Amino acid sequence: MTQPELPAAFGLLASAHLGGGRTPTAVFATRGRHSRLSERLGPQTVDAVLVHPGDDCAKAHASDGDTLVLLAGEIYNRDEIHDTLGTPVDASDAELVSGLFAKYGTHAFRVLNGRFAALLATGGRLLAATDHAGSVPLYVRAEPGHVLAATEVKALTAAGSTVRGAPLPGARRVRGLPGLHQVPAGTVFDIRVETGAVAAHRTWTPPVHRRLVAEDEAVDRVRAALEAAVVRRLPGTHRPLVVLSGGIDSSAVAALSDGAATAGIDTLSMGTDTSDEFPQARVVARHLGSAHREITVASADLLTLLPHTVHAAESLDPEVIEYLLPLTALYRRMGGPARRVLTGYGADIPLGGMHREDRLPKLDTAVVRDMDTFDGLNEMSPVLSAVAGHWSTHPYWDREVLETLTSLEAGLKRRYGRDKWVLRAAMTDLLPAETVNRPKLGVHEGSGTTASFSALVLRAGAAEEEVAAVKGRVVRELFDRTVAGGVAPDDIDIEEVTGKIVAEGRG
Ligand code: IOT
Ligand code: MG
Ligand code: MG
Repeated sequence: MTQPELPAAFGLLASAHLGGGRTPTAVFATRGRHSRLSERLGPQTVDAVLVHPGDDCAKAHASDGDTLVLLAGEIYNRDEIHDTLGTPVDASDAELVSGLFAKYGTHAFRVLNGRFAALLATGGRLLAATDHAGSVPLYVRAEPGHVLAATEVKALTAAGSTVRGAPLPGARRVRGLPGLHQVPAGTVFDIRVETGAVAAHRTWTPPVHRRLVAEDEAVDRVRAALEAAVVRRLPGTHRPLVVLSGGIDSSAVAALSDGAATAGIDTLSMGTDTSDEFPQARVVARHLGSAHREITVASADLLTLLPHTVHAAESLDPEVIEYLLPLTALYRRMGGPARRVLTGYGADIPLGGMHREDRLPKLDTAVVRDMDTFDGLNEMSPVLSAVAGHWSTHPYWDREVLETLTSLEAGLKRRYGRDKWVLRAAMTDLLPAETVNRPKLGVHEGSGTTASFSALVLRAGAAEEEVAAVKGRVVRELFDRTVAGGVAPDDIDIEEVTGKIVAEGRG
């Protein structure tokens, strides 16, 4: 199974109400056309706006009179769903969700492997569902008689609200915006529109068990799972584009894409005037014979995109923002027609790659912690690339790959003095030895982003030991201004914001 070049819709905003509502104003960072639809389902009326890349978004919604499904993103286990439902092969992802709901009810969302946020209205209920990883963020505000849901916080703030939403036990609130909650990863919110009451159902949790598997068996499983995930993400009739650092994670995705795509692949690397991984990426591009391109961003220009990164990711985590800033710059500079982009993002989380830890108990503790804390960071958000019209997808966070990697015992992740050993071993026949053996370098390190952001904070007058805290406050300020406050990121001067934060710390 392959995918179309782009999903039918990238984002959505919907208002479910018992009458007297109107289609809300739609504000997205996601670029695309807006299509409105309105449907009456028993007691409730749903008014929605879909943001989409193509001329129409008919495949992003499905209605059978009793239920309405709205889907932003895409599903990867379509073949298996067709098998169980017997649906026509050209059924849209939204129709598949509708069919699964008719068969399984709320449990439909337990069988999906995808990158999506979905809304399903039926009777007096509105279901708001994330994929297992919450990789397409989804936010709701549930008031009696009026429920708002959207894939971006700023769409909900712009849609307005007069009443404070009811508190939602267990759900993450959004900073500075009372009543607004993020649907957790792998969760369905079952919302009664009349009362605004929410029941949360988990549809996925990270595995906490670990498998003792023979080396060969582990290597084979990782290779097979990753290959299947890459194939499920390839655009059928177009060339795939892989954002390539030349590290093992993205090089593996590039090699497997190249193996499956008949017409070859495009690869793209970014660097800055202070730092890049261009030589390492070139080794892989040459090996695969990909059409390779390099984009160099001036570090000063990179920092001006901090507000844009926070605006797109709607994340409050300064480390995550440092990972996402160089990627934001890359996507914005890509140009050309809208593309499907495969990344190596997320491999380091189940494999413990960020931790440079060789003691197995500590390594597994770090993996458990990272798998317990990713939710809400929005590091996989499609909005990062959708601001420039592109669709990104992350094969390592495919549900089956993620489960396979997470559940391997730590000694397969760290072995023979190597980090991410099992992945490296799974790729030895497809990549040059120097790529397979290359030590991990984070995108924030390879692009000099962490250093540039630190230099900005120091220039603003902070002391060395204040840098991390100031970065956190800068990111919060950017969130308050661009996400909660509605200020356009272009209108924000990052030097001014940093200066203000440092001065406040002094005062
Ligand atoms: P890293 O693993 O270095 O990069 C993530 C992906 O971004 C790469 O696989 C590649 O597809 C793309 N990329 C990186 N550098 C470049 C470049 N120079 N040019 C083009 N594309 C590039 C941080 C990290 O180390 O990134 N991300 C971690 C996880 C963060 C921790 N999160 C958490 N604990 N929740 C990751 O696993 O990707
Ligand atoms: Mg990585
Ligand atoms: Mg890297």
